[in-house]
Amino acid sequence: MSDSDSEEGPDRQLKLVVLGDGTCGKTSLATRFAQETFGKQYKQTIGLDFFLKRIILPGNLNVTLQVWDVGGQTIGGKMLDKYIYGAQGILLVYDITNCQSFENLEDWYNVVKKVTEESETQPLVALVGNKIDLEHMRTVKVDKHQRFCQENNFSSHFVSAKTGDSVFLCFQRIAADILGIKLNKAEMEQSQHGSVYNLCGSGQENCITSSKMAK
Ligand SMILES: Nc1nc2c(ncn2[C@@H]2O[C@H](COP(=O)(O)OP(=O)(O)O)[C@@H](O)[C@H]2O)c(=O)[nH]1
Ligand SMILES: [Mg+2]
Repeated sequence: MSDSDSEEGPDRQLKLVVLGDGTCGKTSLATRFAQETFGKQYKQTIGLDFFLKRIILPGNLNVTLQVWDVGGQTIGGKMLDKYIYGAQGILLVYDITNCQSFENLEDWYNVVKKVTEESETQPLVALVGNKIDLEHMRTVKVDKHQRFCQENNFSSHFVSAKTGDSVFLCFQRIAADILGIKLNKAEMEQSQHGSVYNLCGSGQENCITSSKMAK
């Protein structure tokens, strides 16, 4: 992977790792963000996919987000440590209609803590409730979500990878938080509907997708 060679100078790169149970929507979320598409059919992720997407934060700051989409089946796998290592941001994703996917985040978070306990800098952890288009089927109360955030100092997000609702905002807020940049209200509102408003323009050049197989 080489850095972007844009006129604005070298980009900051941030590594974000998306964790959570299978079918909570990790791949959909990463794809929605990076490619602005949504695939309805479920395909289990084998190993790891990662996406690169360039965004521009206030102050004309170019940031390339490296989004690592880790297969849900690797929670006990040895590779997981390596995926998490060096991440500046961790997205703990669950499906708001699936209690178990929320409960299991405790285990996912424990893996994160174990990997990062000896690092000097701790990653920012974001709790992401996905599938808010299915609000009528919600089984995980917002209260529970908020409590989990408060107890662990997570940033809090609700999104729909299907409709694109708040997806761009979620990644933008995470990147801004990591870099210590404050977004104002107008900036946040503008990117609430990431699928229609894209700070990067329509450029496919901004998005590189790669796939690797891992055991
Ligand atoms: N209704 C709805 N379905 C979603 C959403 N995100 C993902 N899905 C569906 O949930 C299933 C699992 O999604 P996927 O991204 O493969 O989950 P992963 O195993 O965590 O990577 C697929 O059938 C998706 O179409 C969402 O925001 N809303
Ligand atoms: Mg997947």
